[in-house]
This record gives sequence, structure tokens and C-alpha cells, in this order.
Amino acid sequence: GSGEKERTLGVIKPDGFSGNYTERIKEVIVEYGFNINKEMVIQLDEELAAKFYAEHSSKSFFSSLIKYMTSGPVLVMILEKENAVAHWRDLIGPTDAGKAKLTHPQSIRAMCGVDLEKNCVHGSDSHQSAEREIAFFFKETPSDEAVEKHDEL
Ligand code: DGI
Repeated sequence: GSGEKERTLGVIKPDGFSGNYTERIKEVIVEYGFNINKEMVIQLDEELAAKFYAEHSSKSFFSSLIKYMTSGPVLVMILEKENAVAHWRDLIGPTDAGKAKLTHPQSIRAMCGVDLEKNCVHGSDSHQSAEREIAFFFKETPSDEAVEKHDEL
């Protein structure tokens, strides 16, 4: 197509990263025509994880989600292609990785996720949240440096 490129935020969560799924996931990303503009490995602390998932702060699963997201390093990526937000959501599959194995066996969550919480990867759910989440992790200055608080490991 001739449409404009769009960016989205992709995250390989602690189980995916420590489970050595990173290379396979990156192969899929490249196969499907995404460009990985930037990437960074970071260990989230509770404060950052809670900010990232602020919309879920009142949910019963929130503390468990924060514990999971801080259990090891994550790989954060800016993914670019036409229609990147929707396409990445399609590729990762449904939130519940257990269900994904049944209904979307080709999806990334089916490949490396476990259940409704440990679902291996994140994808922004809209163009607006993609830009907000990219700004959350990456300081976009001419020097393109990651923000100080998110030092690379
Ligand atoms: O955008 P998604 O990651 O697909 O899903 P979401 O924004 O609704 O939820 C964010 C994350 O929170 C999700 O990836 C896993 C976790 N989560 C969502 N719903 C539940 C949940 N974790 C538990 N334990 N129980 C839930 O109902």
C-alpha cells in the first residue's frame, strides 16, 4: 500500500524475555514487515510498572500484574509499518494466552504465553496509547537517548 507508516509499542514481557523467545518473536516481527526503530532492555521497578498500567490500578489483579511485570527484564521496542497498531495486536493475539492457543494458534501469545496474566507480550491498543507509551519509555530528542531512569541493562 501507499499509506503512511504508523508506530506502536511492543514489549516482550519477563516470561518471554527470560524464556528465550526474543529471537523467534523478532523473526516474526521482521517477517511481517515491521521495522524495529528502537529497542531497549529494562528492568521495571514497581513505580514504573504501576504507571505503565495505571488504567488497571483499581482492578483485583493489579498487584499480581505489577509483580509479574517486575519479575525480570523486559524488551521494549518501537515497531513501525503501515497500520502498525492494529497489525501488531493481530499478531500478538488475544489477552488470554490460554485461549489464544485454541483460537489463534499462530499468534505470538499462543507461541509463548501461559495464561490471562502471563501473556508474553504487550501491544498498544490504539494510535493514541501507542504514542503515549512510546513517550513513556523513550525520550525523543535529537540525540535519541532513552530517558535516564530507563538505563539499558
Ligand atoms: O491490552 P492487553 O494486554 O491485551 O490487555 P489489558 O490491557 O486488558 O490488560 C493488561 C494486562 O493485564 C494483560 O496483558 C494481562 C493483565 N490482565 C488483564 N486482565 C487480567 C489480567 N491479569 C489477570 N490476572 N486477570 C485478568 O483478568
